[in-house]
Amino acid sequence: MQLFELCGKDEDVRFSPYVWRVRMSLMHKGLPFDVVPVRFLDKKPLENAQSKTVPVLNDEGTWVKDSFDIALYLEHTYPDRPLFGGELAEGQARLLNEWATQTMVRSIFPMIVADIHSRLDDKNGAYFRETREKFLGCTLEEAQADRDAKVVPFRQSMAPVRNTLQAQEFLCGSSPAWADYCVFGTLMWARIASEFALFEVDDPIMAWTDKMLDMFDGYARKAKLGY
Ligand SMILES: N[C@@H](CCC(=O)N[C@@H](CS)C(=O)NCC(=O)O)C(=O)O
Repeated sequence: MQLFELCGKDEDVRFSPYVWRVRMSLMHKGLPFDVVPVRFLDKKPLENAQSKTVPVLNDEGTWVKDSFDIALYLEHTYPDRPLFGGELAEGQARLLNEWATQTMVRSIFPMIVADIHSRLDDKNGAYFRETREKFLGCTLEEAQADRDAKVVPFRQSMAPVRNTLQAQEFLCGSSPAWADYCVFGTLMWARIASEFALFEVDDPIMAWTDKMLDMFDGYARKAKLGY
């Protein structure tokens, strides 16, 4: 299996939140995979999947795009060690996926966007700046400047995750599965791209993050940081 994923100017710095959701899912399933680094301006390797974004999975000729569709593909093709655990759970997971993408990613993005830019080489950095400044309606630096203020409502918005972790050990219950990888994968993006602390040290989300970092022999903890 090949997993195509985004890298920074340092090829070993891999920070895409969507790829991290899939990486952890592959580890959970115990499926061996190779990672293929791709840069923003080098979309050629993604064409087989008709995709303009990463992640893309190539499972011996079966090409799948979009992190959630990849997770569903893995679940249906390799049913051992479930990521979801049934049709109803898959439906609910789609809701969480949308929340993590529309709410979490969008709130974290302006707080780390200039840091992400500084992980990129000049050419890819220029593409990133142009597309993201159009989206943000301001410069990357302006978006990030008031992050100490932005982080306060962000922390409040994470109450559903925090409260769940106070009631149970993992987002999926007594052991981790896709909901954990979805939220944790999103946080890996910030961890790898930026030194900015999204949570206070005594936040229960930090204790859970620590456990997630330790999974699979510290797989995520070993990931190279971009700073
Ligand atoms: N819905 C997609 C979103 C993937 C996505 O937006 N990936 C970003 C990297 S984090 C990307 O490849 N962007 C390419 C670009 O901006 O040109 C998924 O879940 O896989």
